[in-house]
Amino acid sequence: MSKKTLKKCTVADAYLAVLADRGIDYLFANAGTDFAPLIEALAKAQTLGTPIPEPITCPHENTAQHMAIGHYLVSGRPQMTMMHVNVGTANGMNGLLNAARGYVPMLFTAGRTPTNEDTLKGHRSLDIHWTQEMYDQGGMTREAVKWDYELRNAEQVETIVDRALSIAMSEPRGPVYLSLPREVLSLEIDEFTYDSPTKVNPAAPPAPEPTALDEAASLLANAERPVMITNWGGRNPGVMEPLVAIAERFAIPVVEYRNRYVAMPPRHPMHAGYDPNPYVEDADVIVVFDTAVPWLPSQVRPPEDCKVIHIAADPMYTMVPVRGFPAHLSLTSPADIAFRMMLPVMAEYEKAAAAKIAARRDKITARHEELEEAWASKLAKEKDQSPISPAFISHCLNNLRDPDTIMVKESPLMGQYVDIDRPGTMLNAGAASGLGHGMGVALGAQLAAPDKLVIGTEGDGAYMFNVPISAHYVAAEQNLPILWVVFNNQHWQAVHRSTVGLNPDGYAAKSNRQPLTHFSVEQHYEKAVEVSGGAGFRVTEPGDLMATLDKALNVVTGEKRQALVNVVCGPT
Ligand SMILES: Cc1ncc(C[n+]2csc(CCOP(=O)(O)OP(=O)(O)O)c2C)c(N)n1
Repeated sequence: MSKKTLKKCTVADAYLAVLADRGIDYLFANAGTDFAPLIEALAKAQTLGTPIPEPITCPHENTAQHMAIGHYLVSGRPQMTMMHVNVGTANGMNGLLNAARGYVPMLFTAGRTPTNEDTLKGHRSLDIHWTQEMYDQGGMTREAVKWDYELRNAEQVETIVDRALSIAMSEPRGPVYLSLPREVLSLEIDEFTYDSPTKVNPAAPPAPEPTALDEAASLLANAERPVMITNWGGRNPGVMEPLVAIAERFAIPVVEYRNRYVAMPPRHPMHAGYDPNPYVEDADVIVVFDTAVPWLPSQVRPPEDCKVIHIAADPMYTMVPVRGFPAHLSLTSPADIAFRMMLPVMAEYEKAAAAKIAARRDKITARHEELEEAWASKLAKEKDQSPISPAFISHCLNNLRDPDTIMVKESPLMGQYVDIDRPGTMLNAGAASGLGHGMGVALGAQLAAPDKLVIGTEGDGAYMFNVPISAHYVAAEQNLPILWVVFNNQHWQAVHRSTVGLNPDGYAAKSNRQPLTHFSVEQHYEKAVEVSGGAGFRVTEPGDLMATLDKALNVVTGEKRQALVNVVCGPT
């Protein structure tokens, strides 16, 4: 254990030094007048060559927030953002909600407008320093964070940074918020000493209580018609291996319901597709892991005597006010830890259950083959269709990628056509469905994995939510040669379908063009990427798609420039 010392510094210098020491790689930021002491400290560190989180200029807060998320999803290390006082915090809220609902740890910070009107260093020097003051700036974030605080003096810097990071990284992980008053960042200190490395580490992850673990393992191993359902299980890179092992050995179907990541390779015979209903209505044991919503109660319910087991770091999903799914048994544990502990206990029952398992394996494999046939026949039917089918775009992207390619999804990309078989290669960070996440996530992922191909797929609606000029700017500035693919169906399909679902015989359902769901101007998104020196392509015919994607990929891999393919397409 050693100590490090800074002499004649400001709080801003000390704060950045501690953050760098704690392994924060980047400061994704969108600055304002509140940043003055911090910018001075960054410039000083750059001149003197002292370590700091590398500052990345993000022209919009949405880019910054989602870059922090994307980096964490690939590196496993939390990152930080900083926004301009209350207004920047407001713009960052969308990304903060996605981080919170996705259990993504991050340090979300913002300046705080000075309160001193004329004397202290950092005092008010502009009219906005009055109008940007709030009674409780952190209150805006409080529903979405695990902890929030305001830095008050020089003495607390190390304690507060360590507290913020250790809370964010303890399970269930999630974002924390820190506001930084301009006068406090400007405070001058003769000598600042801190521990290096830190003495405050995150809590070890929880593991299942032994009796509950035995009961869960016995229920699952002895079930007749079990099913496992997940939504974001694949976010945890440790899940795929033990999940596949359990599913394979015990012939248990795994449904990835509205999945944001991939926990179970879609080609695996125990992959049961994306619709839980046919399994839920018939199951005797259901394991729900990393899933707030395993099925829609308005569509299906498990049989009365079915046992439902939940596994998650927070299996009560306390962030959701109303959630009434049955929970006979809940294991408080990250799913990878629970699965690794369950497997040897389940193995004790394996022999006795062998005949049952063998019969079920044939059945589940046959059901998987039926799904594969249905997916293949949809693709065969739609591959020459114009406007281009999203199934065909997904198929072509699958042909373009290599197994390590990171696919970022904020689009109608169809998982059944993308042969993911490695953890962390499909990322959809919109856990709160706060659109505008995909481009920042792709940028953060590419920063964390500079040698991998990153393909960012966007719906046309989603693309615009990303403030794409901001994202393209960062891609160019940071040399992040991402291949962007826009599924341009000229409308908000999801909103359209929800309107028809509510009133199937209503006026909107009969209208050719529902209000508020269509884009009536032909959009040349391929031009937007050119603003930052990227290459843009537009495709309207299926026969041109693969060749155009190849051309765009050549720009990305050969010239190390971002490229965008605007694919004019139809509905899924
Ligand atoms: C910040 C935010 N605003 C609004 C919405 C509501 N919303 C959900 S889906 C959607 C349309 C997305 O359009 P697009 O990306 O083109 O995909 P499509 O639905 O056409 O597949 C909208 C506006 C949202 N999820 N997030």
